[in-house]
Amino acid sequence: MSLVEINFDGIIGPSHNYAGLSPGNIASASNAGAISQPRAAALQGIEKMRANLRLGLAQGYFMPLDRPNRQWLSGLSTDMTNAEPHIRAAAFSASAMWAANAATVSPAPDTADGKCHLSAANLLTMAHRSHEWAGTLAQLRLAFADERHFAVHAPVPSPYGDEGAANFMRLCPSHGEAGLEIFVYGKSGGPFPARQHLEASKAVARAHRLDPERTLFIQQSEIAIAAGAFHNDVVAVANERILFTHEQAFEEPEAAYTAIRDKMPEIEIVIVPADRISLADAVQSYLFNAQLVTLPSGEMALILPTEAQSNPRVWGWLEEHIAGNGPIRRLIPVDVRQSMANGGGPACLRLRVVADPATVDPRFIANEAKLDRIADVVASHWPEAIAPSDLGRPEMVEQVQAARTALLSACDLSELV
Ligand code: SUG
Repeated sequence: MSLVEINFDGIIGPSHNYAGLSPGNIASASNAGAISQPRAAALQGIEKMRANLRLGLAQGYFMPLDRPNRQWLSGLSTDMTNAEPHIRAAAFSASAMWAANAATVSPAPDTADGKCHLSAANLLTMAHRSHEWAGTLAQLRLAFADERHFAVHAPVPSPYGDEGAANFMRLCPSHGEAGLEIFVYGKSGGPFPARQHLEASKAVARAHRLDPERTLFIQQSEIAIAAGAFHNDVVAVANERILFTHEQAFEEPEAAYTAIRDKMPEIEIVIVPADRISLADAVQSYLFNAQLVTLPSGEMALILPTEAQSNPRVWGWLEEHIAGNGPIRRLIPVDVRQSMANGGGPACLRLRVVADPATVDPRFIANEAKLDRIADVVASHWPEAIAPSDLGRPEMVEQVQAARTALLSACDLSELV
């Protein structure tokens, strides 16, 4: 059995829009009310997947969820016609595209029973995300149905907010070997909410049957959250032996580095100093919301948003890193601007699962032909644009639902309806 890292991208749903639903997420707040382009957005996401396939990486995807979520509206005793605008927008959000928030994943080598464990995230801090978990859980149960290899868990109960892999990092000698799992939690108190609760992280670690000797709980820095790093993956990213982090990502950075090195002495920590790249630049450019991947050659590449390339301080630092023979050997900018305008970079759009691809339901595994088929459905069914006033229009609701139904059918996943 060969364990590899598979990146499952959330296909950007036909209801993608800018409703300013996430306080603390600067891009979402500053683009509130803008006109979105769902078709272009989804095609950008598909191009990112194609580029990753061409790099020789294993790629999967998740379907968009059924939006508007009528069940959730009905639980609130309303519907799309009568709901107040903020509730209507929350029901209509395509936020499940950010698959890094779908679940926390502990690969088989890290768990006591030798299975890969996945826990759907409750995402309860933001109303529009709090109703994602049911659709996500159904999808995880289908994709990872093989109980010899996977254990899929329901979310941690309230009041403990869990944001999934966006607040989680794994360091390991290589993907298929036992690693160190790091849960990064926040403490509320600043101007913006901390979304990941320590109790949720601990509960997930217990459910996944992790070895306490190879598990760490580290506090996210309050100034990073206040600067707009609503998830840890906006200021740090890990892959194999490398931790790439902003100097101000953790509340007590030196203690965090020491704890990590104690447990895995071979780790290399690449720290970006604040006097070279401020938190504001890190948040604006999404430098750290990159996919740090191991290429088939063994080299590490950073798949990062084009916004990082356009920021001279960020790009200058990266070029120095490459010239100085740092562990990141290649920089690969990708255009995911539509998602970025809602605060979702390349890393937000994917969930990493280390597994043997042969044990995953093949309907969720990508290849060029399937991506062609998906792109065709997107090109013919996804709305070209959505303005805030469109959210309540019955024709828009119909188009969005029909678009998803067409995609499910093209991917032979109609049972997810
Ligand atoms: O939860 N944006 C998402 C972005 C998630 C990014 N994910 C990671 N960092 N892993 C969020 O804030 C904006 C939706 C809107 O405003 O319409 C939104 O939900």
